[in-house]
Amino acid sequence: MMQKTFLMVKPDGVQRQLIGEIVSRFERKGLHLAGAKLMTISPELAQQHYGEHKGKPFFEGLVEFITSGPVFAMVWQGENVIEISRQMMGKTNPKDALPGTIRGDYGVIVGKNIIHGSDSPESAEREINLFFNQEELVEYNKSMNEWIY
Ligand code: 3AN
Repeated sequence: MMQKTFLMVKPDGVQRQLIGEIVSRFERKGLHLAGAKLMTISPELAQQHYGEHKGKPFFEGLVEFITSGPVFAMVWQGENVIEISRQMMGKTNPKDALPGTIRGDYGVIVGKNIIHGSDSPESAEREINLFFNQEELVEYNKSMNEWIY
């Protein structure tokens, strides 16, 4: 199933110079970058993005952290990209994330876990629309994928 997902290198990943490493992992997997920008998230956008966590004890800290420095927002396209990218990211808490995953290889604590990725087709659509306009995204057609599929 051809899908798009929203992935984001969080402020800790940007400060640790991991953008290239992370982009490289998804490229080598065979996924396609359909949009990307380095940006700073406003408190309003952060509250919308993390709306489902409102009221949880870590919500304020999460908003503060995600707005604390630049993030690298991306849209990736590919067959089953939502599930595949979640597997490549590893478990939410880096202590449970396996070696070989992004959080397993680079993270230590749950508050600073390097990367965000949509967890369902519904959240992917919501998050892509929250961060990107249609003009900022490209479409890949089948002929551009002949070495992958
Ligand atoms: P994921 O990012 O793996 O989808 P979510 O959506 O459950 O995980 O959580 C969103 C973000 O909230 C996480 N990336 C993490 O930074 C933060 N978070 C989740 N649980 C906790 C927690 N118990 N303490 C602090 N931060 C948390």
